[in-house]
Amino acid sequence: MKYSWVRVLVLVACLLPALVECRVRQYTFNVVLKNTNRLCASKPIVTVNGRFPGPTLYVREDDTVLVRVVNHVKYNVSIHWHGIRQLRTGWSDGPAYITQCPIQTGQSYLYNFTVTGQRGTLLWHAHVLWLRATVHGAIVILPKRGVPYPFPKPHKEVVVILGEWWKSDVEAVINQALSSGLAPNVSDAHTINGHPGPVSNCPSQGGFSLQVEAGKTYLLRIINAALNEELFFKIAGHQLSVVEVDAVYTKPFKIDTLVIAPGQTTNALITADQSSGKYLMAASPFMDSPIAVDNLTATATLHYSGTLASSPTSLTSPPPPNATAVANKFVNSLRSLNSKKYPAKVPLTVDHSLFITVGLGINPCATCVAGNGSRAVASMNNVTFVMPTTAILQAHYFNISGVYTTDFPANPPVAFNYTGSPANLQTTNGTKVYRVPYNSTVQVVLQDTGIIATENHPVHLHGFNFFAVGKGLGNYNPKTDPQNFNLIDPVERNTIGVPSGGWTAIRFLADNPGVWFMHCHLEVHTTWGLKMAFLVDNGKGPNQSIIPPPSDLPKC
Ligand SMILES: *[C@@H]1O[C@H](CO)[C@@H](O)[C@H](O)[C@H]1NC(C)=O
Ligand SMILES: *[C@@H]1O[C@H](CO)[C@@H](O)[C@H](O)[C@H]1NC(C)=O
Ligand SMILES: *[C@@H]1O[C@H](CO)[C@@H](O)[C@H](O)[C@H]1NC(C)=O
Ligand SMILES: *[C@@H]1O[C@H](CO)[C@@H](O)[C@H](O)[C@H]1NC(C)=O
Ligand SMILES: *[C@@H]1O[C@H](CO)[C@@H](O)[C@H](O)[C@H]1NC(C)=O
Ligand SMILES: *[C@@H]1O[C@H](CO)[C@@H](O)[C@H](O)[C@H]1NC(C)=O
Ligand SMILES: *[C@@H]1O[C@H](CO)[C@@H](O)[C@H](O)[C@H]1NC(C)=O
Ligand SMILES: *[C@@H]1O[C@H](CO)[C@@H](O)[C@H](O)[C@H]1NC(C)=O
Ligand SMILES: *[C@@H]1O[C@H](CO)[C@@H](O)[C@H](O)[C@H]1NC(C)=O
Ligand SMILES: *[C@@H]1O[C@H](CO)[C@@H](O)[C@H](O)[C@H]1NC(C)=O
Ligand SMILES: *[C@@H]1O[C@H](CO)[C@@H](O)[C@H](O)[C@H]1NC(C)=O
Ligand SMILES: *[C@@H]1O[C@H](CO)[C@@H](O)[C@H](O)[C@H]1NC(C)=O
Ligand SMILES: [Cu+2]
Repeated sequence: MKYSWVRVLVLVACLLPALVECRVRQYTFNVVLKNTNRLCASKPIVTVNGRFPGPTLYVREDDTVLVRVVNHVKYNVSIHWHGIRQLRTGWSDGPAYITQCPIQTGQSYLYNFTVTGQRGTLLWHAHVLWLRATVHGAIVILPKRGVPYPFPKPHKEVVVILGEWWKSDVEAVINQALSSGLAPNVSDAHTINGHPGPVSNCPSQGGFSLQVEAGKTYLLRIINAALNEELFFKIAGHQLSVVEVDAVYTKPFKIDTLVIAPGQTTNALITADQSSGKYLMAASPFMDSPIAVDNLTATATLHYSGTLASSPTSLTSPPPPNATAVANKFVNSLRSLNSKKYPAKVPLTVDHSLFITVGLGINPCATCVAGNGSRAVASMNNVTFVMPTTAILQAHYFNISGVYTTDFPANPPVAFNYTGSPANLQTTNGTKVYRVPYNSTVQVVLQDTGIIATENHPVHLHGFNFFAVGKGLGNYNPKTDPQNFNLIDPVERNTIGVPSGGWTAIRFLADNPGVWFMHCHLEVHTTWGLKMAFLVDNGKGPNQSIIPPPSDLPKC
């Protein structure tokens, strides 16, 4: 590797943080197997640096982040920096076969990106197979030095990562489902910072404990890293004051229960306003349609200093899985901060308007014996996405033909009662992208379907934040519904739940050239094909174009 003198100086300066602030954050992620004991049984899991959850990435707005990922496991690996804008650096976004070929066993790759215009909490996770079940961690983005938070400075900050644990190997779980055609087994427990807390068949299982001092305020950086389940989160006897989601500040509001979908993050202040005691923290599933979930509640404790470990814990009962009203109370309270310093730049005009159905389907499968010759699939506008064997971004950049087509439909092929169910449950397939010019404004209405069952789908867009300008139940009405859109202070985020049997409208400015994945963040639905990509052309000049690929970009 060639080092310029400037870079040598920067690297030396980073060793002397007292002299000059380091603007380059360097990490090494060794992807390794590690035996891990949960639910009173041990199994090897894929981890980063032997840790579960993985290490937290600490950065400041405007820093450049360099993460060398070294693959020591038998699986192909890639890492996604979920929610990082990756302006012109799609090569570092991470979804396998979309922006890069995976890092193969024994190989390494340097992710290199700059954090621009974002502050708060995001997460990183594996973006290939089902590895993100255990390969995930927090990204903490601090504001620029000297810039305060737009809320009272907390005494301490704590990362709280929610997850799902299977007793079996997760790759075996999804492989079994794919060969049968049926839905995969639900998880065996939820976790809070890697631990389920005591459960009935393993009462000795320890849990995460957050130590607090009476009167102090804490910032919880809460992340849902679960694979397939949206989660409720609450703490007995304490209110949560929400200040940020998906690394964008919100208007603060107080609430007792959060709902958080896989891929989403929420920063909330909590004041230790009791004098002493122990209080239960609970994470439990939100599922308001007839779909099986893991209904085990993960628990942790908030422990006031000076309180004996043996003293009783104040309990809380989590909402039932079908508590739609509890989820809506949280979701409907979210607004962009939209202050002078942090304005909500909502696109007021729309260049490209898409109406996309999201839902399930059933296709024939001769080998699917358990599924009676059928397999469950999922689609967007009736297209079940087929993963290419060459990354789409490479195919785009190097003009390799035959990898993808640009005919992703802007509307469903046929209009039907979307929240009902058509007679024909089959889908088509293809590797289709939707192409837009640089800097165009895009509106996407995501419409849930009732094919097999309506269900809440948390849809994630890579490369952009979007504004959630509207939502509703039933079928979207393009004439009347836009009249109720919030174009002033809608919440800005990167992952949004499409309500079960309803729709959500989002808008974004396509100011980032590249290939950007959009998919359901329930991993089972992504696997089944609920995914597509936007191809955003280069604009004029180098500042509006994808940077050239790094020399160590993995090959397929
Ligand atoms: C990171 O990418 C930038 C271009 O965006 C490049 O100038 C720089 O050399 C890269 N850093 C390393 C260590 O490769
Ligand atoms: C899934 O669950 C079924 C029924 O409990 C069980 O027989 C099977 O072994 C499980 N599959 C895996 C991969 O754990
Ligand atoms: C959890 O699910 C199991 C099996 O699906 C059911 O028997 C049990 O009653 C459920 N528990 C709760 C608390 O809903
Ligand atoms: C939630 O499920 C419970 C038990 O299955 C049922 O009694 C209740 O009516 C449901 N609530 C809603 C709001 O659907
Ligand atoms: C498959 O068909 C058999 C016989 O018709 C039926 O009993 C079984 O429930 C079916 N299984 C599934 C998964 O649909
Ligand atoms: C791909 O094609 C475009 C337009 O035809 C051309 O400008 C570009 O240089 C080509 N890129 C490569 C890497 O060949
Ligand atoms: C669409 O289907 C839903 C669910 O079956 C039903 O409640 C609704 O009345 C239907 N709407 C129309 C316009 O047929
Ligand atoms: C989806 O495509 C399949 C295959 O072409 C077709 O049979 C089916 O009617 C389509 N469904 C919808 C809802 O468009
Ligand atoms: C896509 O659809 C075609 C035609 O129905 C089928 O032959 C092919 O196997 C499908 N490919 C995948 C990957 O499902
Ligand atoms: C992109 O569009 C925005 C909003 O429409 C506009 O303010 C900005 O000047 C445009 N930028 C470029 C580089 O065209
Ligand atoms: C491109 O961006 C760089 C850094 O953001 C800036 O210094 C430069 O002036 C820009 N060049 C053009 C042609 O806009
Ligand atoms: C890993 O990725 C390469 C390149 O796409 C592929 O050829 C290979 O089959 C993959 N290996 C495994 C074990 O999936
Ligand atoms: Cu989904």
